[in-house]
Amino acid sequence: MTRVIHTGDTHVGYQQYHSPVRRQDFLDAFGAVVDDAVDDDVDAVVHAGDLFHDRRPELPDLMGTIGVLRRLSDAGIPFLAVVGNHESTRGGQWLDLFERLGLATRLGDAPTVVGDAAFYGLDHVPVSRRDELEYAFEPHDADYAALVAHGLFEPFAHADWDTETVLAESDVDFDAMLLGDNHTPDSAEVAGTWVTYPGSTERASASEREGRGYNLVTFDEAAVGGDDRVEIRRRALDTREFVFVSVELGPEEGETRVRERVREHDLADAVVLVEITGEGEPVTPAAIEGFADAEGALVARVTDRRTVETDEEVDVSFADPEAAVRERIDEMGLSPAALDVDDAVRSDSIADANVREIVKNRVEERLDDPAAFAGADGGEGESEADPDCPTEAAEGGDDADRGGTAERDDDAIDDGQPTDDDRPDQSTPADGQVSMEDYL
Ligand SMILES: [Mn+2]
Repeated sequence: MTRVIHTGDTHVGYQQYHSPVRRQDFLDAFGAVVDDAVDDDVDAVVHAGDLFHDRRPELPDLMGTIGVLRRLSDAGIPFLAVVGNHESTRGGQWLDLFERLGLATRLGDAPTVVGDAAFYGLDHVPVSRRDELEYAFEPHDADYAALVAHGLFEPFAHADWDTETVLAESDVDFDAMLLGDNHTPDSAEVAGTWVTYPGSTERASASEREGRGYNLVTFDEAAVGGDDRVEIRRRALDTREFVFVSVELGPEEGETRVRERVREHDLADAVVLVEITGEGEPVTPAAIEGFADAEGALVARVTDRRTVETDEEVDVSFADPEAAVRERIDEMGLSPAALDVDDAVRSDSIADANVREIVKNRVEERLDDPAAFAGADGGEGESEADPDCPTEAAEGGDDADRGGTAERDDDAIDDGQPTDDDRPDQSTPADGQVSMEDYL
């Protein structure tokens, strides 16, 4: 029997809502998963990508992550991982650094055997390059096999990667596909193989309403549930409180009514997201946000859908105009080099005095790569042209999410935080793209 924790979409370094506290929350969630792994003495922690929110995590993010990985390593528990779209870089992966430090194993075409199970990895690959994939995995002699991959696989929301094809073309028969990218937890059986997403470990977008957690996966002949070979159990994580307040205003109602509704909740230290629909008087989002702040909220954001309904083209959350800028940039189909420049110019973490030098360096780094200067066609996205660009955007959640479906990595959005966001990777709706909800 082999028992592992399956997690992913940790998004360390995501300063959601521009809040340093939220940034710490993402790291803390990773720490909580690892603490559980140590307490339970599982055989391994399997991470399905997007450990980092951005391909350029900052030093505190790296140091914090190394600290967490060291706790795992000290307990003798291996950390097996693949690279997600948010964190992928052209010049080697952060995961390779952790492997060099002895803190992680980067999964690939050759089996990494832990107990009775062989683990393989498939990093995120842009849609444009999937046809070239051969799914050629080396053989193993373990009792079970699992493929750890990052992408939007069938049969879940926003899928653009055909799971049956992957299974049919793979040289290895997998008992399970342990996935990352879709932030909505779910499991299904496809052609006799269990396919599962553990979901993100902190809400990376307003669309991620349900509780966060991770999977405990057991490979065992006597496994209960599942197919007597694989058992997938979901465990909850205690994460930052999010308070969702939806207010539908009547003809005569306005700010007073919104405040009443907000006051019904315990806002202490919570992320408070207020959505206003219906009719009524104009409401100043900043006034409501200030009220929630005074009530102890960590962050408050108000989205007045009434404005949006009158003009589909202007879905701007006044709470975060930066998010609107990012969305527009996503639509522009900029080249990877142009995105690098944009990132440097608009980054909160680069002092104005250093922008010129950093832009120069980033462009120089790209000079040997003409593709980096080609825009994504039509803005379509995926920067397919460049793996470097995390497709973050792609992830978006989508409105649908509100229905409970889609959460992809959305990260990006939400708060404007872009994350790496912004990369055009996928701008198509099918990719789970960016939507209003994200701006909540
Ligand atoms: Mn993600």
